[in-house]
Amino acid sequence: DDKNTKTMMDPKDCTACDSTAQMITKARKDGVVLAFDRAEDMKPCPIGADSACCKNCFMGPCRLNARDPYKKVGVCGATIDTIMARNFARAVASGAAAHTDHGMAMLELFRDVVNGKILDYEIKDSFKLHSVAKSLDIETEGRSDQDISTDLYKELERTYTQVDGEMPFVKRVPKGTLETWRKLGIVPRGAMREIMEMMHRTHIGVDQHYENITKQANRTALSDGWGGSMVATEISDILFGTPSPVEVGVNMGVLKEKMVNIIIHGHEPNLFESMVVSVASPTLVQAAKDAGADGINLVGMCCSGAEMMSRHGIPHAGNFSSTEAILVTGAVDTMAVDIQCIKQGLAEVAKCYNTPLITTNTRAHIEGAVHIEFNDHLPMECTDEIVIKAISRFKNRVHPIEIPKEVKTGIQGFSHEYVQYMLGGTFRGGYAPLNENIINGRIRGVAGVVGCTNPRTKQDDSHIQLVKELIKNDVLVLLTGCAQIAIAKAGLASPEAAHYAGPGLREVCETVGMPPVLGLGSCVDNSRILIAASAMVAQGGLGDSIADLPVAGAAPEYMSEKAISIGHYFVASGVYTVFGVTFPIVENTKFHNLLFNGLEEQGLGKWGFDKDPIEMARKMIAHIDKKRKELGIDQ
Ligand code: SF4
Ligand code: MSK
Repeated sequence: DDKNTKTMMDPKDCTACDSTAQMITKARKDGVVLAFDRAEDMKPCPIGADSACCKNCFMGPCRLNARDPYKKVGVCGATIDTIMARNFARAVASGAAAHTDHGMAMLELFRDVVNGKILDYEIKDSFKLHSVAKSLDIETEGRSDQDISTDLYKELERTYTQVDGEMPFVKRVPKGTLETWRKLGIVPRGAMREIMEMMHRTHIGVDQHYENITKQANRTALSDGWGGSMVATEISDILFGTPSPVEVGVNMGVLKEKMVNIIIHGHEPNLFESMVVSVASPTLVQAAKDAGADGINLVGMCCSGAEMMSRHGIPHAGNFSSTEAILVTGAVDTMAVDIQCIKQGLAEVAKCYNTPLITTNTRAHIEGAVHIEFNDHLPMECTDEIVIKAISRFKNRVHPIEIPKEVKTGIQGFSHEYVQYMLGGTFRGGYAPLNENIINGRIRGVAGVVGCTNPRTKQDDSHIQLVKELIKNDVLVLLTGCAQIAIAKAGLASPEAAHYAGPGLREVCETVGMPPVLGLGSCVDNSRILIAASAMVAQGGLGDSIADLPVAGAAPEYMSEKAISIGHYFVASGVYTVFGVTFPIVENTKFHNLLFNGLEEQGLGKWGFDKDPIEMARKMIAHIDKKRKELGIDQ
């Protein structure tokens, strides 16, 4: 309508992804509104953007003035620091809850596979089962997988239910880091307890000291990184296989005009794993052929896509900001979704192109979508039905098809085990190759670049600029989630991209035959970065805590509360973590100073913020150099 046409940005300014730009143009021609245009139309509330408002009780909402933050307090007397700390802590709690609930679902699946109640899945990676069990001091010698799994389930259940003591995976935390946590009283007990206590403490009239609120936010975030997320990653590897390098095509060009195209978008791998089985069913393949198709084409989007791409080499069609845009191709015969990052706007766009949008998870229905419940005990009932719906839509395609041509091929699937195998072990009786190369300066440091895309900033652009700048300066980059897809689309995930790297990193890449960026999977797989960082500490020569390492993290285009939780568990684990787009905080306040300086003084990491990706890279490199100097490996 007129209101939308007035504010329209050039598609090339909305995204660095040519396929998505092409679909934005087509959508506008078709009269279909996407999130990019809605973002233009929806100006953020400036008070909310600074986190200077509170609606934690009904004496409010109370709005403070970000320009003069100490002039006013809320009706209850809450100061700007209390209000911002509470808002931030609640975002951490929500993000941690999302990862924790996902991890718990995986653990329940594992339990029922082990006790024989679920027959459609099995333990695919017995080696991983043994290594996870050993890391938790569970006896493995001479025992059956069944017995080890039963003990592992019981042990990992404590991640969620324990009310006192330390979470199981705390055993993996480097000594120096753990000592700091113990001293500060922030070792996570159980995720449910931490999240519950966080919600309690941020209720009106409870915790009204920003430092104490932040202390519980640290603990809650750590219960995500070293708890819910880590359980999700490790159990998914045990059930479905640990990723190892695989060549994959990424971008909308993976859709095939003459095939039945099915997209899976969300976060839990079990739906997608069963889809792989359904689309290979001879009966359903025949049904697709009978409908005039060459076959069935299953592709992923967002994080379950990133996970399946990493684990099985399944093509990936795009990240968060492309999920509506891809429907505009007219070529998507069904999109099935489960949980997290699924825009409600998909329902309307799907309707415009006659594409069934199918919700599958009991926790996530969408008005206007078809709901076909996915049941772990009878998974094929749901996934076969999804395929049947897609075949029927293919037969009755009414819209012209326009599939962007772009596909970039690269190497994905670098689990922490593979990174360890490739760059670990011992090297000429000294340190592991990664540590050795950091110490000798070929690799300056390691950066995690993670997180979403956000229509408030040009899609993929900051990811690409940041990563190019980091590798140019010999910083090895680890990627997850939508960041990994942005970088893959830009062609940086192939070994040939080593020519973008500085001379030291290039030499390492060429010797090992690896790209200068290593994609580790979905957003729960950020836990792999924590494990890789712990391995770096364990292998020696780089200090005794994660805070000592020459590493930094960034989420230049984040948008979700999960990203806040991830950022905060990296900070609480000792990593300098820089976010882009926006940061929910008022500068020159006590709470700002705590997040951006004070936490580091306590022995943890610290937050950073910059909208400019090159400036962000500069800050990360300066931090890496500072750590190198402190370690005495500066040269
Ligand atoms: Fe206002 Fe305090 Fe209620 Fe928040 S908790 S809405 S600051 S009165
Ligand atoms: S999907 S949390 S947009 S990374 Fe994990 Fe992507 Fe961010 Fe969702």
